[in-house]
Amino acid sequence: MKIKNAKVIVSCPGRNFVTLKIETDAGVYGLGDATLNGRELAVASYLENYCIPMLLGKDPRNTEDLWNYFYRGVYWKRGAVNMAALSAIDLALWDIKGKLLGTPLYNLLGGKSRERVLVYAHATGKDSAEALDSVGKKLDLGFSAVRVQAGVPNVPASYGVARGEGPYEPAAPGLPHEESWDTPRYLRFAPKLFQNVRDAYGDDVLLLHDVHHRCTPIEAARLAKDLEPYRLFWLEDPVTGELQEGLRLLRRHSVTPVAIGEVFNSVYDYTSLISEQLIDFVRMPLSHGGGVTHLLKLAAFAGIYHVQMGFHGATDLSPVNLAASIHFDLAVSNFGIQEYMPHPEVVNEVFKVNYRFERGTLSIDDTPGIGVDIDEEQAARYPYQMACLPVARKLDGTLTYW
Ligand code: KDG
Ligand code: MG
Repeated sequence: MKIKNAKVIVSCPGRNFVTLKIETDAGVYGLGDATLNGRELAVASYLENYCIPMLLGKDPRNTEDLWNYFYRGVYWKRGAVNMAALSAIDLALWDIKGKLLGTPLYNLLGGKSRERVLVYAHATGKDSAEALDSVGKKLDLGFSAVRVQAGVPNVPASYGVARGEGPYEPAAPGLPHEESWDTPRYLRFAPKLFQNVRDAYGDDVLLLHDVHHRCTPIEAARLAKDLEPYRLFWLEDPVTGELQEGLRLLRRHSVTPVAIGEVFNSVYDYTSLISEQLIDFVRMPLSHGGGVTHLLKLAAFAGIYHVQMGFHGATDLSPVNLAASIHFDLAVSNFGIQEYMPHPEVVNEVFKVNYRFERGTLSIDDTPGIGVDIDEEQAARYPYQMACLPVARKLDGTLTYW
């Protein structure tokens, strides 16, 4: 059996998605998500100019060998663009494998460890009162786990706060816009926000919060310690991902659980963090971290240290990635939680999905492979539109982490 064709489909139903479609001479094709928010065309070009010519003629069933071909075989390994492309290839090949064997992906990963996948929603508000209101709405929808983000008083743009009525979407058309940020005000505000949420909704709701890389190690330690009374399910990206040593300082001061890695792209980003017990949850998604082949190894390694999986699931990851994540979450024993930001309705014109939200959980049907399809005619109706994530400056103008 051979790969006879592969193509990259870039489409913008409300936001840009990059989808890799690999076709075989057995009449079966597979889909992979190659979306890298704000850098979509870099991945598309790498796939089209380098990876696809190398894939043609190869046996699609050899997922392990092909994974190594595009990882070990690439001298300039790792990096977000390279790994997004490899992830898409790997997901498409596992999709093909499932279709060839006539079984859903989760069966190839060990079968079901659970019937449904616990997910968390995003609550957002321009101030504490609005955020509280938003938490209540998510609970009414059936969620039992909620990430809470709110505008910080006297800070012009806080992470995770929706600009208008809809859900939070940081990417905006054109070149990056600039936001201003102030960590000291945030550090004073965040514990009060969570005190209010616990007072209003009690102890049972699972609460999460995303710092989005904005604290120094000592600030992160202070925040994690101050949030301890509110028993967060996790505190996400308290320090910027590349400063892994920073988490040692946080660990010395707090038992607030830590999740990290939505910007990581390799098992090697995690080996010290996991073996030194500096984190509690893995965030690296299938579509950026090397696909099923790489993440299965990472999940097994994490499980030995009682570290759980908590995949990134923002709307800038396509339905192909979300469906693959659900299969993975159903199967691995050390699953923790899945982020779930529903895609806007227009996305469903392009992607035909096979998962369903119910009572704070997601489930998936038994369609062989990943089970998501793409309507290429619909995709063509939504051409690529340049959009970028913001950059952030401190109030004095210094560029900082967004
Ligand atoms: O593209 C960037 C988003 O995916 C990111 O800002 C979302 O941090 C995020 C999250 O936890 O969902
Ligand atoms: Mg995040």
